[in-house]
Amino acid sequence: VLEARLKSMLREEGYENLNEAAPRVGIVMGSDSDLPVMKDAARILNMFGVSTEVRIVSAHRTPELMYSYASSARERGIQVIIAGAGGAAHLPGMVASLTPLPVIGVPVRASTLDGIDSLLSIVQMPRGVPVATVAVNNATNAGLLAVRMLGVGDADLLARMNQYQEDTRDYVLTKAEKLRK
Ligand code: RP5
Repeated sequence: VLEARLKSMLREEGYENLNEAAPRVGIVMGSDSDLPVMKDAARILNMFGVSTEVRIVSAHRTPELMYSYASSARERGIQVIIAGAGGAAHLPGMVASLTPLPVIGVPVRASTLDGIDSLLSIVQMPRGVPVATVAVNNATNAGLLAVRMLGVGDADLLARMNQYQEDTRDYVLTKAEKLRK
């Protein structure tokens, strides 16, 4: 039921083209309430043509699913995992403890504490179990970081990242130029 709800939410957001065949990136989140934030990672990966799967996996509500997802991700061909959660946000760290793959954590701002709780829960990992934590609600950067990680072994992807950076620079310079006039 959750999967169907997730798919229909993604469709409403305009992501019906999400390329899920042989996914290289797995995006997981603790709840469908995280989707409005986490969809930005899916949008970036889609834009770069990286096949991606999106799943709801909760460290607290579905611990068995979290275990099987994280421990089987590598053998299923996933190369990077992006995990987002809010509040007592244990999902990214727990996933990182169960897989040798790089895990990018997205602290999602929940209804209280302005996301500080999520940020600290994700960033304060014990030595030995790294999670690359992006800024609160910044799933865009999680998507971009995943592209850069994959780009290390994928020259096409790295060239596209280069182009993205040039486009971003040109956009800012054009805006600055307009302001000066
Ligand atoms: C976390 O609790 C989720 O990642 C979400 O950010 C937060 C609230 O979840 P819901 O109560 O909205 O399902 O596990």
